[in-house]
Amino acid sequence: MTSQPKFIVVEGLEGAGKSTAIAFIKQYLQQRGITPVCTREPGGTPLAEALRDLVKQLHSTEQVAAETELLLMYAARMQLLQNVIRPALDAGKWVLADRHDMSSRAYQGGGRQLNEQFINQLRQAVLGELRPDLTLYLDIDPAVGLERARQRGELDRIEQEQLAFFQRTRQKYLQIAHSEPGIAIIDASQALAQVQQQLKAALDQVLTA
Ligand code: Z5A
Repeated sequence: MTSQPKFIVVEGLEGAGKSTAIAFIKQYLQQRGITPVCTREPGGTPLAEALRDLVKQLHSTEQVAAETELLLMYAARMQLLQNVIRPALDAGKWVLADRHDMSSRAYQGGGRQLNEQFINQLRQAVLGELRPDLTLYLDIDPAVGLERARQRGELDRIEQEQLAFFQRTRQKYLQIAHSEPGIAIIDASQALAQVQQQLKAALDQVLTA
């Protein structure tokens, strides 16, 4: 088993099953003697959680510019990186993240159709060379994911977007997942047991790397 700390990210549309997957992965790692530091984005520090509340809030009187939304995501990410993710990795701890940079590229780049160059400049400024060791992308038809999310209760500002927004977001997720290394595509429409089998197979590769 590897002693190098790993940075593992779980990504996907709402209702894809990220929270459920993270609980499973955490337990799977713990059974192997690894207690990961768990994060979520946007959020994970007091300031980043305040930004999360702002970004998810429904604003009835003011339109939120897509660029503002993107900048808030990266402000929260910078705070989390500086205060939690980098210190954990530097201390030899594994990090298990509920969303990270791929979300901004998919939601703001794909969904909101923001300029890719603008996003890449922010990525470079905030992340530098840091990249996850493994990204588990839970792929789901947005109609199915949103229905799962809806059953849980009221939808937030972003969740209330039209289906076309989530379809563009999914397309961007898939485009990135197919073209970059270190990303496992998990079919999240399957029953939980099958999803967990796919997660295990991808995790075993980094555990033995
Ligand atoms: N956002 C962004 O735009 N840009 C960024 O850079 C970042 C984020 C970082 C954060 O929401 C919002 O911010 C998100 C993207 C945006 N907004 N939207 N819209 P979040 O991450 O806090 O919440 P979420 O994405 O909406 O996650 P979620 O709704 O909590 O979904 P989930 O964690 O993926 O799903 P879950 O809670 O594990 O499962 C949902 C339900 O399905 C639950 O009842 C499960 O029991 C059930 N489930 C799970 N797996 C299965 C399977 N396999 N079969 C059947 N049922 C299942």
